[in-house]
This record gives sequence, structure tokens and C-alpha cells, in this order.
Amino acid sequence: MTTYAVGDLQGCLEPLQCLLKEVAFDPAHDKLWLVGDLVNRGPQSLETLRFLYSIRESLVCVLGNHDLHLLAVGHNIERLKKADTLREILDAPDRPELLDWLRRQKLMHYDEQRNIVLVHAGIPPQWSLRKALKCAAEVEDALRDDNRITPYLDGMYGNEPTKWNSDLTGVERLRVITNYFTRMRFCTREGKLDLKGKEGIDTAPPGYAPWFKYKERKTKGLKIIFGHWAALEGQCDEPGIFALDTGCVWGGAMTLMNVDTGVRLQCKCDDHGRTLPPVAPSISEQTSADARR
Ligand SMILES: [Mn+2]
Repeated sequence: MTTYAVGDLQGCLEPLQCLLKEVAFDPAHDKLWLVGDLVNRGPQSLETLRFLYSIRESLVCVLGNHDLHLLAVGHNIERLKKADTLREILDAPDRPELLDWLRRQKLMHYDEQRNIVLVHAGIPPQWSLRKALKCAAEVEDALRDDNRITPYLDGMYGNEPTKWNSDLTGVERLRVITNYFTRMRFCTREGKLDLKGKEGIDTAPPGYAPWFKYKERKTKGLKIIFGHWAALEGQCDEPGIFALDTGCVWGGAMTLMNVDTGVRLQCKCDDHGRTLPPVAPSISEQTSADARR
């Protein structure tokens, strides 16, 4: 039994299947952890979601901003945007099962034995593991509750408040939690978010840094696997922090990592998220410098 983690899929099924084939993934024995952004922008959002649903017993998924957007559109709260590739899911006969499964996924997964966490974007520096788990559960509870999912999704969009405060209540409280787990890249030491910057770590606005860079970060010592930040190209020199989004949908690659050894495999993609070249996908193997930390 082996546990693998894979970066943002964004509806790119070909490279996922290429990686799973390469490691001879067996859903009866192995586990697949996904950092979220399962769908959108890529060519096969519906097929990807159906495939994941078919192996759901072997999956651990956390939700990304694109997955939450799909839920919001599916609940008639938000409209599709021009660049969205989610229409086929909305029109599918199995939409109810797929979206119902999606809303039951978590914002944060903690593996106690391995002392590893899986999140889409990150954990703000001022939160301990315990605090982060509690806050994630608040959003997860709202998503699973038939009476609360709609007001939650309706209030989810927006960049304010920029910073957590334990006195926050209602939709504002859930919004800032959601933004930390699914949209964060740069923040201040106190966890004030900048949600505009999307480029590399050296592009932080003054006073801001990548969420994982702070010396006084309260989750130091905990391993964290995350996605969302394609501009990092899978590189993160912070010990125990594993960046897996390598921009498969933007002409980069999809990355798979063995959770226990840190060994990585990549499947290169064209700029439509298809494997490159189409019939004989190229796989490059890289061993993370962090491999056995
Ligand atoms: Mn994302």
C-alpha cells in the first residue's frame, strides 16, 4: 500500500492517468491524496470528476477555489465565467451525485501518524494545527448542511476581511477561513492577506511574504502538502513544505509525490493540459531535496 499526492488537476485527466499508470496505482490497495482544484480551466472536468468519484474510496481530497466555484455555480449562486470549463458538469445527468460528493470533501486533511497536512493553498502563520483544524471544520460543517450551504456559498466571494480575528462571525468568518485555505499565497506575519499577487516568491509586496516563510509560523515541524501556486513550479525550499502545483493546465506538468519517500514524478503537458507528446507521455523523475525529512 502506497500513498501518493498529486497537485492541482484542473480537469486534466490524461496526465493524471499517465502518472497513475506509471506508478501502477491500484485503488484497491493504494491511496491518492489530491490538493484540490480538481476541475476547471482544463479539457476534461466532467471526466475527471467522474473518474475521481469512481475511485472515491481510495481518495483523500481537499477543496480548492475552483471546486468551491463549481459548487457555487451548481447552487445557482454564481454564473459561469468566460474561462470556466464547467458547463459539461452542470449539464451532466450525474451532476447531483458528483456535486454532492464534492461538497462533502474537506478543506484540510491531517494524517496524525505521518504528521502531515494536506491543504489547497496553505495555513496562515498565526494558526496552530489545532486552530487550523477547528477553522476548517467550521466551513466543512456549513458545506455539508443543507440549510447552510447556500448562504455560505453566497457569502464566500470577496477579499475582506483580510485578516482573521476570533471575534468574526457569520459569513465574514467563513470567508476569511476559506480565503486562507483556498486562495492564500502572500500574507503578513500576522496573517493579513494579499490576494492579488500570483507570481513567484520574490514578487511579494512590501511587508508580505509567502505564508510558509515566517520564522514564527505556528505549524513549524508539521509537514504540509499544498497546491494552488503554479508560479512556484513545485519548488519550495522551506523544510517540510511540499508545493505540488506545477501548472499542468498552463503548459507545465502534473506532479505526483510519494507521500512517504518524497520521490516525485512529473508528466509534462501541453498548454491545453493534455499529455505531451500525446501518445508517449514523457515522465521525468525528480527527488525532492526534502525527500526524507
Ligand atoms: Mn487554486
